[in-house]
Amino acid sequence: MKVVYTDTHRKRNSMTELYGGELVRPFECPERMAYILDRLRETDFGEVVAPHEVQSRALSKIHDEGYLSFLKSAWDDWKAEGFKGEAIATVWQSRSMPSSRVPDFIEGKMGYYCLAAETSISNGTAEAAWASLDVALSGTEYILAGDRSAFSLCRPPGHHASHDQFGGYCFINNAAVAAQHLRDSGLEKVAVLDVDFHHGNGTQAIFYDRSDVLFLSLHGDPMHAFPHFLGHADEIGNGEGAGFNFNYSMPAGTSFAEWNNSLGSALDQIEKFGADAVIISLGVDTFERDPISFFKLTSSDFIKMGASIASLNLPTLFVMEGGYAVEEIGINTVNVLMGFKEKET
Ligand code: 7XA
Ligand code: ZN
Repeated sequence: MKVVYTDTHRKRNSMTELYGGELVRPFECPERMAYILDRLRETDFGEVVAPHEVQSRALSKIHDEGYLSFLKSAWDDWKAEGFKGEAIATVWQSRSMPSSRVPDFIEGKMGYYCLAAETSISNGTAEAAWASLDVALSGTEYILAGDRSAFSLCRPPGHHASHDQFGGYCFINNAAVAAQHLRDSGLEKVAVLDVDFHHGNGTQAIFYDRSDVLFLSLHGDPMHAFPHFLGHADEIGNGEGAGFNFNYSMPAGTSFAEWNNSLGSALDQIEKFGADAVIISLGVDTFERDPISFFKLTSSDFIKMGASIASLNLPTLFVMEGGYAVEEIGINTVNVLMGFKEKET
């Protein structure tokens, strides 16, 4: 299995996350990648390759044009106003003031294009987000060229980013663009299975009306976990997409045995759907010692997770999402890949 990676993610090195009423150094930090790379080397996992340029129209199908240009200029526009800190949204169109107007002023734009305040925009954020997309698309190309699996070691992550909003540390929805690229390249049916602790609200919203991309997410109950406003079992898809969205939300303290039951159901749905390929939104924040999550998976459980995913026997693209127990993120991530590889046919 090829691993696609670039150091360009380091350009995303924000200093501030709004957490518990304080500005703290973000949990989603560059060192996460170093730990994963170290573990890949220690285990002699396989080739790590740089992303290459991929011709694709998928990005513009998944994300709004105005949103993409906002992302590119947000940091410069913020600085031009003389603001001293990193760009953080403070005001939203909301239940009591719904609006579809995009404000002219950067503070208003931040609110329009943002879904949660923890994620700041800082120098280099856009470059890193586009490099992360290149990593995802390059992995996708290996699948299209006939590789049975690939790992796109993306950073920043993507699954919370919707058609026109960033948040939850995500800017471009790498897994969604990868799925669209697979569809545009001739695959009829693509499944996106999100095993990150947090519900993949962005991916769900993007494909909610579609029957060609099946979305399934296993996550912490949104009544208690981010992103709070999406991820319930009764969200089944809409219109043509009805029946093509599955949410498995689970309570605090969920162990692997319980989590694995949900995985089994999700895998059954993917088989029933008849997917031509599967994209795994791979977060390892389901780990028992993750600082911002509440499941109880152990490091060895991640090996079993990988093996179960391999039982689908489908072309599989792993796309990195979350995981914040930084010193253990390498072991946990590579355990999924090794469990998969051992069972891969
Ligand atoms: O998968 N998504 C994440 O790992 C990021 C979740 C952001 C949580 C912020 C809660 N204060
Ligand atoms: Zn997460």
